[in-house]
Amino acid sequence: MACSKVFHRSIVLLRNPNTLENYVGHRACSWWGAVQMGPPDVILGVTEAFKRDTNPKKINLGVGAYRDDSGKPFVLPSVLKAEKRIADKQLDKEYSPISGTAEFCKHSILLALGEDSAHVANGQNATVQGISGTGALRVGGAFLASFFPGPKDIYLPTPSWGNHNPIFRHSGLNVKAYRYYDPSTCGFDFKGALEDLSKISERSVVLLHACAHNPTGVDPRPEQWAEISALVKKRKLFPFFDMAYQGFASGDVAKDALAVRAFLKDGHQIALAQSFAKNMGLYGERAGAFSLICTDKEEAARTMSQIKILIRPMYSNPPIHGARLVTEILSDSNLRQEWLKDVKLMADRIISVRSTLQNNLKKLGSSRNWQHITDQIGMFCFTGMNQQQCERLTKDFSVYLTKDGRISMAGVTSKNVDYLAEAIHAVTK
Ligand code: KET
Repeated sequence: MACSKVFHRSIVLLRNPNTLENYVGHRACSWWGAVQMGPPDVILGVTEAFKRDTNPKKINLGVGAYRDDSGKPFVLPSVLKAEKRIADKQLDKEYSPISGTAEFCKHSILLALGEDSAHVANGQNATVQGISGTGALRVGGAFLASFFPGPKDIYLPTPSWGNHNPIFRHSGLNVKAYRYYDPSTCGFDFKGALEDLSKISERSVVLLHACAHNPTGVDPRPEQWAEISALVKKRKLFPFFDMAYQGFASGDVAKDALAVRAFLKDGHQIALAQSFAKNMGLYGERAGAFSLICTDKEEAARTMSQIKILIRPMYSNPPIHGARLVTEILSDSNLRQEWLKDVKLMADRIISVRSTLQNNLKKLGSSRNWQHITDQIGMFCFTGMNQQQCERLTKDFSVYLTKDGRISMAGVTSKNVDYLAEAIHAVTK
């Protein structure tokens, strides 16, 4: 076979390790013979493993995707209605503008800042559609890497969403950390966070989870946000908010925007990444937004022009369908009300299943303190289980979760909560 000849040649060439040909033909007789197998994604890889499991009792608590009480993916009734209306309009499939449609951008930023936002009324926001929250963060990372006038350092809470670090490294920023979570209390390490933020070199970027912190489910209280805001100002830090769960923390989209709005009131300029994956259940539609809040309209226009220049070679322009759904829902007051009810329904189901899981663990006689299951908010519970316990849950009980002990409460239902409690109790005894 020709391949074996190439292989022999490559063995000869291996003696000269600096040649490109060294890689050609080595191992698989291919250009890519030297490419190593990479690890599965820490979050999305869990779903892949779950799908391979044949145990009928299996539960996927890995990815943060809402399920109804039968464990099925949930398409929001308001989204179904919007979908029908859009289909009836028989719209074209032309390219979107680089920044997404102006209507989508306006409704997105108003949802975050409030309908009465003076910043939006004054045209101070440079808002573009992102490819969901991830894409919005990546565009923000690209903009900061090109234009941020301070050190190109971004500080993430410890722990943070697993994709933050790679997104910002890939953007060309230096990723650093500040304390956030206290494992001894399963709560917010307010003192540690303030101490670390007060030592960060001035003019750095600090990433803040706007609400429903992922993975811990632990948010600062309003008065703690006020102190953080004052410190961020004093230390001349630039706040970049990731708001992937607006509505999921409390069931109320305005309440969940408290931190973002408070920072603006305090006079910060902010960056903001929004996602409609969770609160509209548009996971695969990839609808989100990135905004910079600028000092005036003219500055917003300048920054916007540069954001568009960064987007164009990355993906040219964003997908249209999800953005149309978001626009349809947010622009129609009746449909918007229906959507707000859908959001509350999802948030409430998660809150109720938290109590059930906690009670079940108590009933089973667990000697552990599971108070944090109901104290934590949003989609996740950071259980405090260690890697070994997580691995046992998966191996012995087909309960899939990330190795840091995070469980997506959205995957817990009235049908699987008993089995889940038994499994957790068994591995934490
Ligand atoms: N920010 C945070 C904090 C976040 O948890 C996610 C998704 C995103 C942004 C991005 O979501 P997008 O689908 O791009 O709009 N988190 C869940 C899904 C994932 O990891 O991709 C998760 O943590 O399970």
